[in-house]
Amino acid sequence: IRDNMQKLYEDKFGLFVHFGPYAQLEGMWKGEEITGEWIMKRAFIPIKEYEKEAAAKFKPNNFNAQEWVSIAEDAGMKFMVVTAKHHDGFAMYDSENPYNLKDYSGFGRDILKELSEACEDRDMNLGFYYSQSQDWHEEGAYGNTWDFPKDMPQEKFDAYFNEKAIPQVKELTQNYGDIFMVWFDTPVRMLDAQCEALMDVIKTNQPGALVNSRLGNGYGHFDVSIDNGKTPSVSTDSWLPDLKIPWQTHESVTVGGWGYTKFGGEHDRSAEYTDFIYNLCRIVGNGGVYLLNVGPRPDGTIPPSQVNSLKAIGDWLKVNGES
Ligand code: FUL
Repeated sequence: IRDNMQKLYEDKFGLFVHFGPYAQLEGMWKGEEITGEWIMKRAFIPIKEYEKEAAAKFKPNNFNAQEWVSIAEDAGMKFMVVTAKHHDGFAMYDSENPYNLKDYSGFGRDILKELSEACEDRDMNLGFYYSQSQDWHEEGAYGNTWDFPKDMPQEKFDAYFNEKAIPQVKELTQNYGDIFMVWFDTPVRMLDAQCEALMDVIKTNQPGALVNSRLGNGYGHFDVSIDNGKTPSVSTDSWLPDLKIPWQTHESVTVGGWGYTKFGGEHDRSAEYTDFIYNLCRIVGNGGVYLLNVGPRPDGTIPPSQVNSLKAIGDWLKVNGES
């Protein structure tokens, strides 16, 4: 773990990818523009409809793992963190839980497996984002108040946590080679014992993997500030007190959310790449790590405008990165 912490500290700059069935909706629901990966919650889409209109149609046939790795490399990034399950509850890999990308639409491929192999070949470190608490597909998990009653007892949350979150984090840490990082998010309802249980799974299966502080309750190895933060937020006590621990923050080249939208998707913030360079300098200058996000299209490709933003940063880094 110390090696990876050192690596994170040296690498400083990684690719974040928000990819899931929300991309299939392209930011549109019933003729209205509703941005990003929160579309299910923002439009209160019932589970059955989301399953039918988003998940069951989702077949990213043009996904190419080598291409994603090249895009990160060309931007000067040494690691990437990809959504393995976001708040919509859909697993983006071959999970025992049937609500997953390989099985649910009949797509038949495990894109995280393909990505893990490509990353291994190319010396790119791979991390997984996993929404451990918020899961709008499951009764008992936090977040879906339109299909389920608002006040769910803790036992229901515990059941979801034990039956879905723990087994899925086990799968992700057992079946995909070396994992650099596990990036948790929105830790509402998490008990200390549950944070501890996830830490134990990771420690057992991936002793080198770094865990972010959004696991909850002060757990994790490094501090993740607010979305789009520019300087450190309140620092958590370090689990590795003898090491200098970086903080990390993240923003997106997409507009209005982290996932793909039709209306933002082709334009994004490509003209603003100088902002990203500026943020990169400011964050790294403050001892931070910068994760910059892309939102691939439903076919699995990253839109050229997003790629161009990243490429511009990579070109700038080639000239100025070492100085
Ligand atoms: C947030 C999430 O709710 C967003 O959807 C996104 O994943 C961002 C990076 O973290 O808190």
